[in-house]
Formats: sequence, C-alpha cells, structure tokens
Amino acid sequence: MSTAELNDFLDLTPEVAEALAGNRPVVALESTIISHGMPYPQNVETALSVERIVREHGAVPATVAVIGGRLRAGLTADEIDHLGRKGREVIKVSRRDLPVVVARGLDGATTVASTMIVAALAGIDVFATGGIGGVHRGAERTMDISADLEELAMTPVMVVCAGAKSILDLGLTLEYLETKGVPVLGYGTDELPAFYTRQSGFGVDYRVDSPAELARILDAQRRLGFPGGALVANPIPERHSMDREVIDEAIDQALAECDERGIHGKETTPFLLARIAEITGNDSLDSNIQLVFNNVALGAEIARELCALRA
Ligand code: PSU
Ligand code: MN
Repeated sequence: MSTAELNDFLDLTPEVAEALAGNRPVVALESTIISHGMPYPQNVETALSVERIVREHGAVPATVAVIGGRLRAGLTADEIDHLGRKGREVIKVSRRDLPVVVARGLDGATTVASTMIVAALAGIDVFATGGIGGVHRGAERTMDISADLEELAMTPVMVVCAGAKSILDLGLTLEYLETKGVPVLGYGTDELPAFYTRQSGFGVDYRVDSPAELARILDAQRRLGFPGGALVANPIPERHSMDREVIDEAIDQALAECDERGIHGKETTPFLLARIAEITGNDSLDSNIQLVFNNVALGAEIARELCALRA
C-alpha cells in the first residue's frame, strides 16, 4: 500500500531499470557521504570513481538522492557534481526527512537509512558505502541512536560498510543490532572493523569468506520472509589502514568539541566527520576513500552472486 504510493515518487535511470528487469546486478550508493561526508572536490571525484569501480566489477551503480523532490536511483555526473559542490547546504535526508523534502520538491542527500528505503523501493538488494550511523557514545544520556539501525531492522537491503567509526559506541551498536535481529557479517574477519582500522576488539556474529555465501545469506533472509536487512563489515585494506592512536586521538578531540559546542541531532555526525578530517588532514581522507572503493567492489560481487543464484 504505502510502497505503491511511495513508488509514485521514484525515478530509476533507464540503465538501472533495465538491469533490474533483466536480473543483472545493481549496487545502490548513498549521497550523504558526498554532501556531508567528504570535502569538495574529493567527494565528487570519489563518487564518480565509485561508479566506475562498480562497473569494472560487473554491476550497474545506482547513486541515490532526492532531486527536486523525486526519489532517484541513478544520477547523472552533473547531479553528483551539484550534490558535492553544495556540500552541507544540501539537506541531509534520513527517514524522517523524506516526506518533507518530497512534498517541498527539494534536493536531499540520502543517508544509509533513506538510501536503503529507496533501494528497497527500486528492488535493489545490495548497497555499499563507507560507514553507518549507530549508537553514539553517551547515548544513555543523549539518546542519540542513528535511524540507520532502525532501517537495518526493517528494510530488506544488504549494506556493505567498513564497520563503524569509534565516534560511536561500537559495543552498544552491536547490542542494538542484535536486539533488532540484524545479522552482522564480517567479511574475512571475526572482528568488527572500526572504519580506519581493521580491528575494534569487538567480535562480529559470523565470519563469511566469500561473496557467494553473503549472497546465499541474503537470499535465505528474503525467502524466510524476514523484513530486515543485514550488515556486511569489510575491513579497510591493510595498506590503507591508519594508526589506531592517531585516529583515536582525533576522534576524542572532535567528540570533546562537539560536546562543548552543544552540537546535537542530525548535525552531530557531519560535524564529527568534518572535524576528524580537519584534524588528521589528508591521511584520514585517503583511508576513507580507499575503504569505500574496497566496499563497492565487494558490493558488486555480492550483487553478481545474487543474480547468479536467481538466474
Ligand atoms: N559515518 C561515516 N561516514 C558517513 C556517515 C556516517 O563514517 O558519511 C553518514 C551516512 O550517510 C550515515 C549518516 O547514514 O552519516 C548517519 O547520520 P546519523 O548519525 O545522523 O544518523
Ligand atoms: Mn543522531
């Protein structure tokens, strides 16, 4: 019911629509990472490279955003450039923002949560990005828990990420996902990666060593009739990983400034991301870009395996 109505607001590019209709692999990509996650022009360069890498791995990229109030799966290079140039002027759109942005005919950059919504509406099973939102440190006081976690609980999309940044409470994030019935799958690892580093000290639910098995898990979840998604945690390649102490120090400093300045709500994550990038300079940005490349390549492989399974 609500799906059909929301679909009235959805536009797929012909390439994405044809791939989906022909059981060919498609990978959804988010746009908050473009407008709020990285500085210009690296954000645009990264988004375009990401699309190329998805293609090189045999899948069609579907970058998701809201453009002029339309939910879009698949953007033009000009639209990606626009979202990157405008940066934080573009509204960061999570689930609760979607109806307003659609009704007002505005542009919006979609978070993990809203990208999952659009992917599911479009019939895209796999979505790859950098990091997800989660339970923030101090959430017992602020109640700051990302809507991304609720979306993983209810929307049937497999999300490939590099774990979560330790701006979050990783232990509480895992507890929350367990409660919500979201499988956390470590790709080639028993440990939840911490975005910039391969290890966090927290275990994942299952280690999975092949894209084919990830596709079988996704397929089983669908055929069981479960409503939610799954999280694949793909560690940053060793050669691009950062020194734990350097990054932890930057994160602590950014968190302290966030607290001092009384930043809250949807501004918290973009503020922390921007400050960490400023404090650590190009090192963290390079790592961030490389881990996204690594994740979208895996996403394309999972999408291909899923299509093979369904052929
Ligand atoms: N974490 C990152 N990079 C990001 C984000 C989170 O390392 O770009 C973005 C994603 O779009 C994610 C959103 O869905 O921030 C979460 O925001 P919030 O914590 O306000 O839910
Ligand atoms: Mn929040």
